Amino acid sequence: ADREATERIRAAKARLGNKAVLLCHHYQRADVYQHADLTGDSLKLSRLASQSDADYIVFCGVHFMAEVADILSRPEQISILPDLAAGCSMADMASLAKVERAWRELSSVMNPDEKVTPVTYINSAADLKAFCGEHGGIVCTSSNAPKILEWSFARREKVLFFPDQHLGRWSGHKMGIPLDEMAIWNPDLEMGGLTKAQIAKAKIILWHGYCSVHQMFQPAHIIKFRNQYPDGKVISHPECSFEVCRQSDAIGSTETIIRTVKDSAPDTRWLVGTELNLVERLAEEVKHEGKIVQFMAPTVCMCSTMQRIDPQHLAWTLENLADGRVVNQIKVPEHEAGLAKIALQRMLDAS
Ligand code: CIZ
Ligand code: SF4
Repeated sequence: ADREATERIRAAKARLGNKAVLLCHHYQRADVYQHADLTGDSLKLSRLASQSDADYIVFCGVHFMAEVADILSRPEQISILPDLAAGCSMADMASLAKVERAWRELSSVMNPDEKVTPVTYINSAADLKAFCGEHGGIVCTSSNAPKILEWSFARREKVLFFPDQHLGRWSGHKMGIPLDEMAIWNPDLEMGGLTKAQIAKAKIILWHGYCSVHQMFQPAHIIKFRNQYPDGKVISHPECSFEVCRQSDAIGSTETIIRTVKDSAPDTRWLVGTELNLVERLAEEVKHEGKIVQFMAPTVCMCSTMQRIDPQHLAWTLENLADGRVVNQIKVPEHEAGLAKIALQRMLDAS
């Protein structure tokens, strides 16, 4: 059945020619990734797609990525997600209603539009990016988060960072902000579960969100690796917990992890704390240099939502497009897209 889907994908791609560009995120499964025209992180892919002549941008990633592609692409380009159920559990941890409630509650102790910059990780729904666009805020990615925090603190004294607490905490730490000047906002509690004094003290208010994949990595995995391989190196994604980040030799986005391992000395042994598909692919790519790349957790952990984009869904999507039927289009409403683009553009200008 897999071979059949592979053939169907090849045939449909051939019929589409340059009309479609197929984007694959680094976390995408191998049987889909092999068909990619372009690979990368979410922002790089969206920018490359918008520069292409393709009518259809087929994003093998998750929902927020296809939204960013729609926002940054030209109006006539159509962004497509091969399975509409491919979401991001972290992005789902912050909703517009809950962020608006936080903003309202903060306004009972201060004027947030003067004092607080809302910063959203790119792993968030388009309406939250629009919220940031409207309230003087900005988007960040895992590669530019500290720089974006600097941009924010140059304007207002506090940051409300959502949805990923770990990226926010690590980036604040890199900027020299003490941990006790960061507070966790629990969106299910009144006033985030914080007292007025805690809010007054906090420079960064961290939304209580996390990635279910990256939270699997534990400091114990690093300790065991270092005991076994004292010369080995550890690199982790900033969505990992603070302790995992602190005990790693390097921290970086998917693009940075790949580049760092590829640029390292021959025969280096690496322990990598990010999604399994990326790690297995990277291990294959560098093994001829004598490098050994190990996955951080003893169990299999993949981005299960991204795995939903399988060869069958991709074949179905491409065949429909080749027949002139647009399926699974991701279209951000115009007003929302305009505001979200402001927040994305602030990020592109600042980094
Ligand atoms: O923005 C991306 O592609 C994600 C989700 C992670 C990264 O580090 O590239
Ligand atoms: Fe979202 Fe985690 Fe999957 Fe990244 S790995 S897309 S943060 S669920």
